[in-house]
Amino acid sequence: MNGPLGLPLAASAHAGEVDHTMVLVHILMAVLFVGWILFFLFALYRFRRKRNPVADYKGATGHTSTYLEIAVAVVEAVLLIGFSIPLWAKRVEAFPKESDAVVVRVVGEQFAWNIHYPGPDGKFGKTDIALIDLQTNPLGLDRSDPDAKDDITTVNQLHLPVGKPAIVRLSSKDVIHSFNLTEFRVKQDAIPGVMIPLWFVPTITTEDMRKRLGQDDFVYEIACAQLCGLGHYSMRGYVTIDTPEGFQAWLNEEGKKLSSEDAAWN
Ligand SMILES: [Cu+2]
Repeated sequence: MNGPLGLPLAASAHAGEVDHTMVLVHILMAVLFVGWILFFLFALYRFRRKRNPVADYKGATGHTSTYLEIAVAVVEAVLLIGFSIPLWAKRVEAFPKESDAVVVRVVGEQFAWNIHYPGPDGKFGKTDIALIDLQTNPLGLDRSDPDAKDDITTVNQLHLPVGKPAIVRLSSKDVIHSFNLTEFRVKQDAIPGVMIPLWFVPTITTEDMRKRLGQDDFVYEIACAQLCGLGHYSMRGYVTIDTPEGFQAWLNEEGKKLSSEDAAWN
């Protein structure tokens, strides 16, 4: 936990900006909260029955409340136009080049996260609903497609290298899920029939995070943040942030598994 809001330790490049904006919004809300409570107490006292036995149909005639409302609206506009919109624009418009990033598909289903890497050729293979098999091929990947031969798939295991932009192409097979990575300040709904891209740059490896937190068993989690059915509580994936070498080693290992599986099938 860190910062005034006690958020999980931030582990992505844009997390600081998100946290900063959240702190500002909380300050405004705290001021409004205290202001409203004080006004409530003032109204209770000022308009007590003893002093005002008969209702006054004119009501308040001063302009103080108007000025206060304008001031609150101006502060809200500054928060929205000055902070939130630029921050959001960067998340949805300023995508890094795919050649400079790790591109991965993430497909939510009741109740798991399917992860799909394009493999060494950098091309995602075709997928087909007809090929979906929950046990052996949850993504419906068509291995007869040349682009699909080297594709790597996992369930609930997302690996990414530290310091490199990650582009996630997010979708869902069944209902609306929400892809939530708290430490990376990423949260995006996964919607069936729609591919929504998102991106972030992880800045702390799993190993370093364990040291910082003093927790040897710490893992980054993918939480589903949308109540998506009876097993929603169990819809939890894991993110491992590796060094670039570690990430490559993991990819190689997964690739090897793939070729040994291939050999077993043929
Ligand atoms: Cu879900």
